[in-house]
Amino acid sequence: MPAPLHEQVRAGLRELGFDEVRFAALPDPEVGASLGAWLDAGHHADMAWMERTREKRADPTQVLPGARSIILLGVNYWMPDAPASASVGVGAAALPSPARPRWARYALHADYHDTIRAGLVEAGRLLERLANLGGGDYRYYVDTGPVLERGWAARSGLGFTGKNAMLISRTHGNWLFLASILTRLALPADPPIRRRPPPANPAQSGAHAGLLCGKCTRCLEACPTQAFPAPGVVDSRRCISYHTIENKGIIPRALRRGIGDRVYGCDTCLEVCPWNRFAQEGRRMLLSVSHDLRELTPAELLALTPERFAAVFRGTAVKRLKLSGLLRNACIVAGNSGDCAHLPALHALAQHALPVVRAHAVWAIFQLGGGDALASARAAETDPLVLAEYESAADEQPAGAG
Ligand code: B12
Repeated sequence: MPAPLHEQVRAGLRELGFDEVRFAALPDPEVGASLGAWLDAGHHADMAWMERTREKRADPTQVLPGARSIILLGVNYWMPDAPASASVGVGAAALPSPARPRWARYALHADYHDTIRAGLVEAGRLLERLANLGGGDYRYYVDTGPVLERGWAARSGLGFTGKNAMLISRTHGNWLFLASILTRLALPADPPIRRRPPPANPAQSGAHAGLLCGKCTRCLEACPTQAFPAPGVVDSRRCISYHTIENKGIIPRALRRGIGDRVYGCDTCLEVCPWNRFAQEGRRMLLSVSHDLRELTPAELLALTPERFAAVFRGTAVKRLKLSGLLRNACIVAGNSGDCAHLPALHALAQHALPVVRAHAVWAIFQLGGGDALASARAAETDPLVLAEYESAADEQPAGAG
């Protein structure tokens, strides 16, 4: 006897490379109940697209009318730490210094929006074949769709929501990409890990966080910029991930030292989570990697040209940040490094065509104690954002001083 349809779907999706495949029933108003409070508190910073899609995000049946199920997919992206090896060859040879900027682990793979999307296209074909669906009977998303991927994944038992707001899996830890398929097919819902009594106020931000965290608060304490106003609640305005990836403008001065050596994204609240002890390298069927960004030195980053940026970051999520964003972040990392060898490169960037790069280069130069040499650049400066950096630099102590 053939397996029931939903088990054929699950097996087919696993064969396509999805490590976790779970189902949840639609609608379920509890999943989106606290989104409004999060948005109303301004925790989405300048991500206006979240505000614009507020109703759809809270209710998937507004995204696909008649949707009866949501399929939650997880892709394990854990990779062991980099071996010490040669430079990736973006110009300069790797410096002997062990100092390398830190990248969010997800960025070390080819852009997951592309690789997982390719798997989702196949997933759609599978649904059409197995369940006789038409193209209008399902919609798939990875990251960019108006779907609360973490809440639905928790609902389906794929994991639980940690105090760090992450969907944490008992078998993969924090290192899972999530994707979803809304469908008009009625699939039997998988049970959540454990149902606890509904929170007293499900509309309160973070109401569902911490199911299997116990008393642990490592993630909340480890955040370098205190971005958690409450367990399970991230205030993007203070989050390094937001500022180094989503914010395309000036990064608030008060947060720059906390950024430390993080050049793209931040995994600190993930890294410290004890559930990661179960993480293992996966099948990597929906992942690929071209070269190891972890070998890039700050000097190599500060010297990136448009051509090298395109060559090194082609196919990675970092390309979305654009060269100017990466140079901005690299200036902060250099400013935090205490290494005056970066001053010549920073002085060159203090003359960059874009004010956002000049502003952060000026900050970094002052951090490294090289501000006196900026007199002529300052005299020629006309942009108010960059001038504000010069003015505030005098009020701030360099990193490590005092
Ligand atoms: C906006 C966004 C951000 C913003 C805001 C982060 C945030 N905490 O919301 C910023 C830029 C800061 C960000 C950072 C990161 N992000 Co992000 N981000 C998103 C995005 C696009 C939307 C998230 C969202 O809706 N936030 C609003 C808050 C309120 O929603 P929420 O936390 O999901 O919780 C809501 C519901 O899900 C529900 N809920 C949550 N848990 C539960 C449990 C139950 C039982 C129930 C009933 C309901 C429920 O309650 C809330 C509202 O009702 C998602 C993709 C997506 N479409 O979902 C990726 C996503 C959450 N990000 C992801 C990643 C990897 C990251 C980073 C690790 C990247 C990095 N290394 O720098 C950091 C982690 C920061 C953190 N600790 O959250 C992954 C997370 C994977 C996972 N295993 O959890 C996602 C799912 C992308 C993906 N497709 O893989 N991100």
